[in-house]
Amino acid sequence: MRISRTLPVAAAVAAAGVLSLTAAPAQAAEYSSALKIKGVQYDAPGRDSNKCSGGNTKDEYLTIKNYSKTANVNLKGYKVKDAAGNTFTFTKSHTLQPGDYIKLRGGRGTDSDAKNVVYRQNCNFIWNNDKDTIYFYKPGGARADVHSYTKTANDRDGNGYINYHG
Ligand SMILES: [Ca+2]
Ligand SMILES: [Ca+2]
Repeated sequence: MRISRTLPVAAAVAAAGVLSLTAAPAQAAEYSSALKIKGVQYDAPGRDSNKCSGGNTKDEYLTIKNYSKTANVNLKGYKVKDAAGNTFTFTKSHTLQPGDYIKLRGGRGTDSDAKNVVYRQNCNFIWNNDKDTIYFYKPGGARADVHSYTKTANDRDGNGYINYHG
């Protein structure tokens, strides 16, 4: 239970039984992380080709955004994982200012703060075109965000992109 180490005094009092008036609304699927998954281009436009040269793995991406109004957050140590257990760890420092974002793209390329991009340095696709789950973990291993999708249920316009957070 995380109440004891993260909630301020007022909430801790409420949790102790004074009533739950100050408790956060129930949002079971949402996490309090500053960084969340903004959206995913799980199906790269065009026919999938995982060739490092001339393929389109770069067009498959996950957008991660800093939703904090005040805190800078370094991506170093954060991880993403798919339903099959394929994992990518952000090994380099990349600071996201409030409102800032990056696109984690497949394929090989040069990471750029100015261009808001980090490459997985892997030309294979990671996000399945039919259904998958996107896990996002903080450096300490706590879950920062998670979203499952299916093409039929979550991508009604069929453009291969799903938006999760504004
Ligand atoms: Ca895909
Ligand atoms: Ca869509």
